[in-house]
Amino acid sequence: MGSISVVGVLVTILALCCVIPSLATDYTVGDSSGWTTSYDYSTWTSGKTFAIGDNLVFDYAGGHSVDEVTPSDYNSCSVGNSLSTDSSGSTKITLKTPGTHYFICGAYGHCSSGMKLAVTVAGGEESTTPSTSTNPLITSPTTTTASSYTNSSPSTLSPPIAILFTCLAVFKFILLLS
Ligand code: CU1
Repeated sequence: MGSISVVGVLVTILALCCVIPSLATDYTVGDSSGWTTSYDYSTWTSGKTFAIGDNLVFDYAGGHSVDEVTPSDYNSCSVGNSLSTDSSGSTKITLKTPGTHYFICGAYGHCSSGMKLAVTVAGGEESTTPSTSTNPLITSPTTTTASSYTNSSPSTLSPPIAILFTCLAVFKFILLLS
């Protein structure tokens, strides 16, 4: 009695545990306003958490561009030294590395009119080997400097796996009771 539904719930939770950490989010910069002058992009970024693998989607009319720039060029609104540039009207940028990424419009005067965006990507360690970032499960910081916990087995139990084991323990308990 009820064993099938318990298995069904267990399978559902198993699936959720596997799927949730790998979800990447597409963020439309400026939401319905898009990439334009006279918009406060620092307000837009506040309250948002950006992760490795998320995408920034810039939608804009002609005459604008999306230039990734250095922090100093971002602060001074200097154009012409961009790390990358696109003016297709719809620019999708995948956030591949942790840290802060800086974008401005390359059209003269537009950056100082508000077309500047700084996005900080969480993800902890300043790794120079991006190969580990392909695994969505390895997003929790495991650097010794970031961890002040005195855990006897650090980094062997990722959060999704811990949730999974908790789920299994709970359902074993339920099965014993029924
Ligand atoms: Cu512009």
